[in-house]
Amino acid sequence: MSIQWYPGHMARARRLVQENLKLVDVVIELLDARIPASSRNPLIGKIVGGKPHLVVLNKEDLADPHLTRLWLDWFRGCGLPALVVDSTRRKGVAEVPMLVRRLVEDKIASLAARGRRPPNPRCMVVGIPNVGKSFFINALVGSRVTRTGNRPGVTRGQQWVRLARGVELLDTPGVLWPKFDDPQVALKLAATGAIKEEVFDVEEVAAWLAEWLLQSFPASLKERYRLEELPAQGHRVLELIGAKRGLVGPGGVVDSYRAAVHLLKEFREGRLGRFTLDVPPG
Ligand SMILES: Nc1nc2c(ncn2[C@@H]2O[C@H](COP(=O)(O)OP(=O)(O)OP(=O)(O)O)[C@@H](O)[C@H]2O)c(=O)[nH]1
Ligand SMILES: [Mg+2]
Repeated sequence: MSIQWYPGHMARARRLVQENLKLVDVVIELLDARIPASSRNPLIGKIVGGKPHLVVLNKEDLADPHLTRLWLDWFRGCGLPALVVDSTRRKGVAEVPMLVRRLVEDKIASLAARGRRPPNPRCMVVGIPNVGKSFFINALVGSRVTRTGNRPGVTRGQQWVRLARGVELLDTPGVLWPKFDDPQVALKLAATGAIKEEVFDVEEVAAWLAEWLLQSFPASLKERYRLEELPAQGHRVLELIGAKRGLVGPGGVVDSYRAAVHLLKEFREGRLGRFTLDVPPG
């Protein structure tokens, strides 16, 4: 599947992330719990350098709970602190300030040992488009409307927000790009809504998703669309969905584009169930 992307735009966004990174002690890497691998920027290690970073799996309400547990274990096994959240319901976010503070404990202790008063730990959120950065930040900030003033060095318009435990958060997240080179990754990003629909073939992505559901969760498809029999191919599933939902054009022919849009929408809303498309390595 080909995706039109904009290298200039991506490079600019990454530069901005790198500038803001200089101002923080901890990076919060926000991933989509449905695609923890595909929603990672493979250069994240290089981008954050030696800085401590925390992995947050967002949209846990849409992901398979069993696989989410395996992913958490996997990240922790890699030495990365990780937690899961549902930013729309503010579930899990209260733990974040404590974890951020824990990540800078050594730095604070060494400053204190030298008789210096440690400054408040500062952090920022980075993640790919549509992963939920704005929702996550809003959930974290909650009713803490007292924003601290602009600090020198921060791009105009950006501010620090004081969270619990004295932790400060840069209110503007850093946008990272995923890696589209692997066609499977591109399909998963498109299916979960990380990529704008103008830049990919909606029918191709929906047919791939239908095929994935056919192989992995045929019962969910049958139940949601009241299908008696399942065909062998993804695009045939789309035709059946279109017919069931009355998405037909002149002459009663199923409008496969509308059927594709419908399936993607229902999948993203979690109406077929909770699914995780990436499996942890090993
Ligand atoms: N179900 C569910 N949806 C979520 C969650 N967090 C965010 N969303 C949805 O994901 C979509 C994108 O959320 P945003 O916070 O705007 O994402 P973003 O990363 O700021 O996106 P950009 O600013 O475009 O890069 C919205 O439609 C949210 O409703 C979550 O935890 N669960
Ligand atoms: Mg946003």
